[in-house]
Amino acid sequence: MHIFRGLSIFFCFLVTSCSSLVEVGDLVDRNGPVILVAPLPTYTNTASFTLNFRVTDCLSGVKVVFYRIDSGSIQFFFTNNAIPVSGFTDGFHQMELWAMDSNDHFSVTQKIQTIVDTTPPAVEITSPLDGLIQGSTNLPVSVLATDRGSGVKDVWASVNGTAYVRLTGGSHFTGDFTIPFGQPCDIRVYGVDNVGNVSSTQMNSISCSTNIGSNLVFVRGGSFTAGSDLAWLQEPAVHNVNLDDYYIDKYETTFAEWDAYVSASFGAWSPDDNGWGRGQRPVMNVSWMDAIAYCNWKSIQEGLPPAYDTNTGNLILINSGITNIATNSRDVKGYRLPTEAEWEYAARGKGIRSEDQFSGSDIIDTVGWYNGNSGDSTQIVGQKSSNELGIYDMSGNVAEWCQDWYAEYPSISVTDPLGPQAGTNKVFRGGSYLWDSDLSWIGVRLSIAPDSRVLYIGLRLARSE
Ligand SMILES: [Ca+2]
Ligand SMILES: [Ca+2]
Ligand SMILES: [Ca+2]
Repeated sequence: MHIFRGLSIFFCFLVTSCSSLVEVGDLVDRNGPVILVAPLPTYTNTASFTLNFRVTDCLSGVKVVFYRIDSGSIQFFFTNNAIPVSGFTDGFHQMELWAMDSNDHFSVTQKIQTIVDTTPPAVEITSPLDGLIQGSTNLPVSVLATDRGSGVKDVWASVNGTAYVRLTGGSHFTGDFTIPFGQPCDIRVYGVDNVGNVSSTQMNSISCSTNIGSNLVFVRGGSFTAGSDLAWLQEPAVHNVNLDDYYIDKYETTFAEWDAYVSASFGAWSPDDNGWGRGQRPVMNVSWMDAIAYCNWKSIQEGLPPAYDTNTGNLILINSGITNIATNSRDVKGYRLPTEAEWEYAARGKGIRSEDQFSGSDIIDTVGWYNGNSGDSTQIVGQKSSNELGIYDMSGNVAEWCQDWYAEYPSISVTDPLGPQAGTNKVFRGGSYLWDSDLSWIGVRLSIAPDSRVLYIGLRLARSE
């Protein structure tokens, strides 16, 4: 009697099935054990875990506990409160537990279920793929992530080991990174599912090119109307221009490109960046004479005949030494500044835009940096929309040196013009980050002495075939 009461208290302190005082008093055992199993979470992230349970029998005591996994064979053991289970594969599993008391009464069978998910999400970088990225510092990263178990919770990505950034999306996850030009970029991503499984890191390697040759845009020649009849420009000389094919850089020349020249060339002019940073900002504080020295260096780098006599600024007739001045830009093969006509033809999208529009749009904010959106400093090249030819920043950011001496435009039809043979000032075009947007109108022509180094003029390279 004491023993049974003691056992009853021991087994039944948390359950109510032993409340039948009649049964206790009469020592009649009519009921099987009571078995309670701790529930499992909907998803379980391991293949091994423990079933915790409590089994009690008020009178005769628990004799044996049975369990079965996924309709397999029946296992049994003698009383305990935990069953270690292992070897689970991913997927749905059901466990059944029941018990028998010493009088062979069975308990009700308890069923518990869980979905085992030990597999991390599969992640695949869909963009960018291994290879070469040209001409952008903005890198959209896109990842396809799937998880057949608990589902994808997060996808993280990094470029060149900088801090991982959480991508957003449902199954396609995306995020934007700023990347350096001209360097390899390792893109690494991993995924985490809703039970904490972390995928191994997936990596793609890309290289972001700054190769100027690859940034040249081919411009098919043609005829167009150059000049402006806007009264305030005092430039009534609208005239027809015929141009042969040429190439022009889709970007303004950057500090990174110029600094490569400085570090490779003794005595090269190293312009100040005004504290704004260098890299992919357009170079500025370079004179027209500095610009042609850079052009020659670039030509030599790429095995092309230099275009300029850097003492006089004259274009050199190809393969003639420096004595013969070229009278046609087609006779110059190296890198050079675009002629004013070439600049204007490209800025107009091969002539389709009028003089009071911007290169690529009639809305300046779409295509250009000016004093209304620049914060009064240069901006990294290529961030605004390009124009119809895929060329960036022709309106705004830095103004751009052209080949020509300044004079009023001719009023007659001309072919491949090089501008006046002599002059005081060199032309620069396109307006700048520093000025009102009207000065970025395609038709606006400005000029300054060729030795001027100012913080609003840079350059853009051109070449003939
Ligand atoms: Ca019993
Ligand atoms: Ca999973
Ligand atoms: Ca510009």
